[in-house]
Amino acid sequence: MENTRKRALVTGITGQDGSYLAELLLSKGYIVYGLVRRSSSFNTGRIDHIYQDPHDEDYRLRLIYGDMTDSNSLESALHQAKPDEIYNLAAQSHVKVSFEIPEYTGETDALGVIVLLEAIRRVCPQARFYQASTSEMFGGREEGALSERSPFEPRSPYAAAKVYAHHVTVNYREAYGLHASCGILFNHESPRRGETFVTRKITRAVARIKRGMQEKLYLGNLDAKRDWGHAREYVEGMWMMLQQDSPDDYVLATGQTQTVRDFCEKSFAAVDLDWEKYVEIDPRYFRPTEVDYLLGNPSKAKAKLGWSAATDLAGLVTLMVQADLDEVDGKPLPKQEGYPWPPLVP
Ligand code: NAP
Ligand code: F7E
Repeated sequence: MENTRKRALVTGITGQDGSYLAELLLSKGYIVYGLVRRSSSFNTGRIDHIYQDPHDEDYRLRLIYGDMTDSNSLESALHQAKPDEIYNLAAQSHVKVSFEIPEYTGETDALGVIVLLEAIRRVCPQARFYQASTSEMFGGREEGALSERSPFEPRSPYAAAKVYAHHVTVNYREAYGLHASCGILFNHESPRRGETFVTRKITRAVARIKRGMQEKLYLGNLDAKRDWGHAREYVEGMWMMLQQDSPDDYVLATGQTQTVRDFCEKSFAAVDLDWEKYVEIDPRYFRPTEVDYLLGNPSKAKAKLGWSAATDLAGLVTLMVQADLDEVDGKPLPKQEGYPWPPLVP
């Protein structure tokens, strides 16, 4: 059985997207290798529920220590995993933090990608490669729906690093014939979103304020507009890209955009609170340069992959607020969060 199963290597498996992707791949029968970086405290909280004992008969989730800044660990992971598919999700992914640690962001998000591509060329050139590109690359200075052909105008060290990674991925596809695809993903959220990204920061605060555990929520720019979807649906799009005969680049987005203020208002309203009584502006959360407006045009993904987003902003707010209420009430997060998703195998 081991020899007939597809094998995937997922970098960033402990992150929001990595955890959903690991569930999806396991449910499809893959053997999943996940690159995990060493941390002084546990960083596997998002994948603990799918952890398997190495002595299990159906042991298919296998973790390997490594880091995008350690070329030997990347090459060694490829030798161990012998992957058919590689999903590069690892990144210092916080835009504001990238202004504070720009060099590290560049090493991980830009140089790490070319190091990985070089290793793939040497070790497993037949493997299919997914690069986690981002709507941040567009810069968001103009209004209008953005597609795969829209120009890049990065507005942060994070975005600039991702532009580099995007271009080298396209270059390795053209120069060396790698099956390498980039998903240009607009913001996607979930109950597993990191607590310092704005959506989760808001829904977590809403739950804590509702239960009397917090008094105020301090935010930065409320006017920024984002195209927010559900992460679980977006990882399906990643997988679909690697099932195509030819590699290509795709935008994944909902095609709707709303302000941070809208997200706030809806989240407080979900628990019958008036957001204006609780939210205060703290300039510490302003960014040196802001991405004002992001709206994606996902028509290529719909036409070629058959992918489209199913969860709208109202649905996202409802499920994230409920999950945060459950968390403060001490109820464990359901493994599958109630979405249509094939059950884990077996
Ligand atoms: P996330 O929750 O921040 O997860 C990032 C993952 O990368 C974590 O597993 C993290 O490990 C790992 N990582 C960070 N630095 C690393 C390093 N030097 N070496 C190895 N692993 C490292 O991000 P996400 O939201 O799941 O996003 C996944 C990818 O998509 C990222 O590349 C992100 O930039 C990109 N993206 C995200 C969005 C979005 O809206 N979520 C949109 C477009 C693109 P730890 O758990 O140990 O921190
Ligand atoms: O900010 C504003 C902030 O940090 C969204 C990453 O996954 O998506 C994400 O990047 C907006 C910005 O996400 C606060 O200024 C206001 O305009 O949730 P965010 P992001 O910067 O859009 C893209 C697609 C990625 O690729 C990234 O990896 O919200 N905002 N007040 C705030 N943002 C934060 N974090 N905290 C605030 O207090």
